[in-house]
Amino acid sequence: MPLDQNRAETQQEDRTDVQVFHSACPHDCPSTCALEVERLDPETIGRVRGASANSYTAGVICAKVARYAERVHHPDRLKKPLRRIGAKGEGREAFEEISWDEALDTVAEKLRSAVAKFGPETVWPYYYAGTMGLVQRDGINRLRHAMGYSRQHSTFCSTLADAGWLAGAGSKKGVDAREMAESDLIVIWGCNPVSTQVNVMTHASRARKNRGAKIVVVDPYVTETAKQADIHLMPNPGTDGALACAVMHVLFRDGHADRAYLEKYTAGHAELEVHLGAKTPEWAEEITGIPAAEIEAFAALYGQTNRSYLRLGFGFTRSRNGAVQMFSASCLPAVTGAWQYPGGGALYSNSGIYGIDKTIIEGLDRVDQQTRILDQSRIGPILTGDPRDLGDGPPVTAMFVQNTNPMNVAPDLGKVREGFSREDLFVCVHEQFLTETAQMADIVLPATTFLEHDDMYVAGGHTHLQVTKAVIAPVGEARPNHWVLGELARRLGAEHPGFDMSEWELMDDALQRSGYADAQSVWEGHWDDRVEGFDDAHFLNGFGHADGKFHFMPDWSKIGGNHAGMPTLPDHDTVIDGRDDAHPFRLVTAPSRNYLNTSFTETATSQKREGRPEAQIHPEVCKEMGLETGDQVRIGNGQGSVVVHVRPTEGLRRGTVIVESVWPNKAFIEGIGINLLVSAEAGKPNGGAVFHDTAVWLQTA
Ligand SMILES: Nc1nc2c(c(=O)[nH]1)N[C@H]1C(S)=C(S)[C@@H](COP(=O)(O)OP(=O)(O)OC[C@H]3O[C@@H](n4cnc5c(=O)[nH]c(N)nc54)[C@H](O)[C@@H]3O)O[C@H]1N2
Ligand SMILES: Nc1nc2c(c(=O)[nH]1)N[C@H]1C(S)=C(S)[C@@H](COP(=O)(O)OP(=O)(O)OC[C@H]3O[C@@H](n4cnc5c(=O)[nH]c(N)nc54)[C@H](O)[C@@H]3O)O[C@H]1N2
Ligand code: SF4
Ligand SMILES: [Mo]
Repeated sequence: MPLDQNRAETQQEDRTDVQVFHSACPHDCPSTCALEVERLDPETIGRVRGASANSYTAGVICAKVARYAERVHHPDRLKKPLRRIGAKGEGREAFEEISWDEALDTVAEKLRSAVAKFGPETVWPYYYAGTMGLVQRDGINRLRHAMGYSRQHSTFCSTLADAGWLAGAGSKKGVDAREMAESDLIVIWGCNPVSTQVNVMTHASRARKNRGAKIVVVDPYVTETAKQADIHLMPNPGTDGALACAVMHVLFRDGHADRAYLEKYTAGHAELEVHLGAKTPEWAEEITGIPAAEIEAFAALYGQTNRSYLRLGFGFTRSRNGAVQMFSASCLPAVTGAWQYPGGGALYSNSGIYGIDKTIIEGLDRVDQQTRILDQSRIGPILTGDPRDLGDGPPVTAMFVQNTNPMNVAPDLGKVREGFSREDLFVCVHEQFLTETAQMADIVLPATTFLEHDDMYVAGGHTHLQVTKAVIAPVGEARPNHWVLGELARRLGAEHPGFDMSEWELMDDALQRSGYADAQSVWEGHWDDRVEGFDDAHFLNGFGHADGKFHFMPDWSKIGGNHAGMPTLPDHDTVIDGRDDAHPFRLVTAPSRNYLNTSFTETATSQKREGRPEAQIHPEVCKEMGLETGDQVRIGNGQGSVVVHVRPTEGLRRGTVIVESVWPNKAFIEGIGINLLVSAEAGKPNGGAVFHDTAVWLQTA
């Protein structure tokens, strides 16, 4: 069992000569695990375990972080600043080592000269969540705002999911994940927690063990999570809106709608009931591919179970209709009134409960609303000069990148590569490893890991705030993001009090503004659990909208400008990249278990466990195409084509193809990765990358 494997890897016989330090996992994962880190000496860590005293982590972490020593002490860690002397993208040989002063002076001088030519908006400080620490991740915005550089709409991950959840519920919170232990039915919808947030399985397993709870998984393929489910519903990608509507049709039809709850807590339920009249399981079968009888059976189970818990993930929102998909699924507990019961309701994310004031961390007091905003996911079109993004503003001619690897993870990878190859583009990348993005840089700066700097963390999957201190000395000459930003600010003349504060002072400031204890107190207690009381977490004191109701008829215009044509009620929104004769398959690029985005693609154990990029294809399709295990297949669409090895698998529908991600480009047979095929089109209504929404053709390669 996967869980046992994880548990085994986090247990080791006690050693008496090592010290154990509290920490928190900084990676971009909803679990934000509380950690215990062995320190063998002031420069070396040993094993990493999940904190058993933390009631969410409960002693369980994923295998890749349990062996974090392999990543921190990896021989390929960047230890010195580098200057490129060879061609872009040519690897380590194309760089020479330089001093920090020389590197920082060069970056400052390049940014200044770009601004002199094109104005401050020509500089794009580009970042994402390689670390989730509030100081080290978000501090880059202080430099941005102080200098008037281009702003960023960060859309890789949660924009579509947020839009869909907020449409109905109105605030980004839900029922505590630990309450799953009190549920009788847990629906894991559009997420794959065995791979992507292992602790969900800890709490779901408790419910199964203690109460005989049923676990349902909704996913287009048989994931490791689906293998553990009692029921697996397997929709065509991008069709969950239809599934949700058909389930609600049955709930109303068979008397499982809680009329008193609907009246008291929801708006638009009369319109909803009329609207659902035609949304039968047979209608949904046509769209989702799930047999109507399976939809009926699931709806009956859901309708008859008060303590039903929806764990809604990101996966099913990475689609042009992703917000509508999330919104439609989130309507279910508002129809049955499951929110009223212990272990009942839903959770997408609890990150909205913390309310941490990041004014100084991010320099929010210096935001100029006139400064343009660039969409992170449209980096390809932007760097290749798309007028839809640049308007009459300047081209991007200088970038400073922290905590992200867009040369692998961003959509429309062909354009990303073309953009980074521009000779007139200056790029500085601050990284732990010489990623494929760093290889396109002119200056590369070595970054510390979370074990080498101080920071604080909130979570989406749980409700603890955690404060951490460096456990070991920086590896080589690696420096924290905060230090680098301060050095650049000094050289650029950026003025803001935040640059003169330490990480610790920034944390104290933010915590004090937000009504928390000081950083030292939180650190001493390891975490501060901000869990809300039952009535608040279950929205029994009202949902997040001004009228306190759950909205079945959302006002999409309040969430984003690109709302024209969005359905007014939960529905199947057909804006997806649908199949046609030329593109008969739908591609899903779900995350792989031993990588975390592209982090850990550098560690030997993860590489060994993952093997190589593979296309999971239905055996009948393989047979028709004459493809066998290990053959090569070309997958393509209008943006290009990618060649990978084939893995025939029963665990998906004929029309679905899965390529787990995110691999470096060099792992693919022709040297370009799967995101070549993913569109940079922004999801509705507020943007968001559409990683799992791609119609493709297959050819024998
Ligand atoms: N095909 C496909 N593509 C996807 C996805 C998918 O499912 N399929 N998922 C998408 C999603 S959800 C996301 S969030 C993105 C994420 O994509 P990325 O943002 O690229 O993800 P990470 O691998 O988490 O982190 C990037 C880098 O941050 C660096 N880093 C970590 N900590 C620090 C630090 O303290 N300082 C500095 N300077 N660097 C640091 C790491 O070394 C790592 O190389 O990928 C997206 N791309
Ligand atoms: N091991 C590992 N853990 C990770 C990551 C990783 O790369 N590897 N990435 C981290 C990050 S940045 C994030 S945001 C989270 C994301 O974690 P999740 O919330 O789990 O989201 P995804 O991993 O994008 O997708 C989860 C599942 O959604 C399914 N899916 C795709 N399209 C649809 C659809 O239309 N309908 C339905 N019902 N399901 C669909 C996919 O097949 C996949 O199994 O995980 C984090 N944890
Ligand atoms: S990657 Fe996720 S599951 Fe693994 S230790 Fe970090 S927070 Fe926990
Ligand atoms: Mo993400």
